[in-house]
Amino acid sequence: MNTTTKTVTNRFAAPAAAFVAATAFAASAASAMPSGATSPASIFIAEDALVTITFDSSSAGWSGNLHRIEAGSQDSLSDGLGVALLNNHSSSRGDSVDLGFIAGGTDLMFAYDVVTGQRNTFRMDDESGDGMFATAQPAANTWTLYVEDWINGDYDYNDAVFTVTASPVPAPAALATVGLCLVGAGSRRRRA
Ligand SMILES: [Ca+2]
Repeated sequence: MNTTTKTVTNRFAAPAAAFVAATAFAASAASAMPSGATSPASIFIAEDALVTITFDSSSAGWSGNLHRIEAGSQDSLSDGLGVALLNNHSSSRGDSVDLGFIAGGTDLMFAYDVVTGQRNTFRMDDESGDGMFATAQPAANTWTLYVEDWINGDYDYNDAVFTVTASPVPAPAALATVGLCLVGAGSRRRRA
């Protein structure tokens, strides 16, 4: 009698464990895309603005550089990439780069250049790369940019995470700000 009871218990335990494993897998699959994010990514600067990008985090073993794709750059892998803005390994949380004045109506585009591991260059303006980026927009002028660095990989979009912040300004004011900065810089240099 006791033996039968134990056997029944063990037979029940196996499916239960399998159920837990299946549930964990389902939960893992469902949580791959960060909450609130969608892909392809979209960062549309509606109004003239001063824009900043900040490094948030990385969960990637591979190293990658983030570049901004300037208007007019060539639409082919590794062409038209300017200076690397931030790196998912060497940048620290909170490091930011000022992208300067961005005209209203601009689709802000970035490229992510994976320089170790499965090396590749992904561009938001290239249909072969746009699925490697996802965005969320937690506020009117704030976007979270998520990067996936592994083609046919896990698509958890946490290999490099950045925040893009736009501070809308009328174009003349933006120019005046730049002018004041230049005057200020000149004054400091003269005093030094
Ligand atoms: Ca990944």
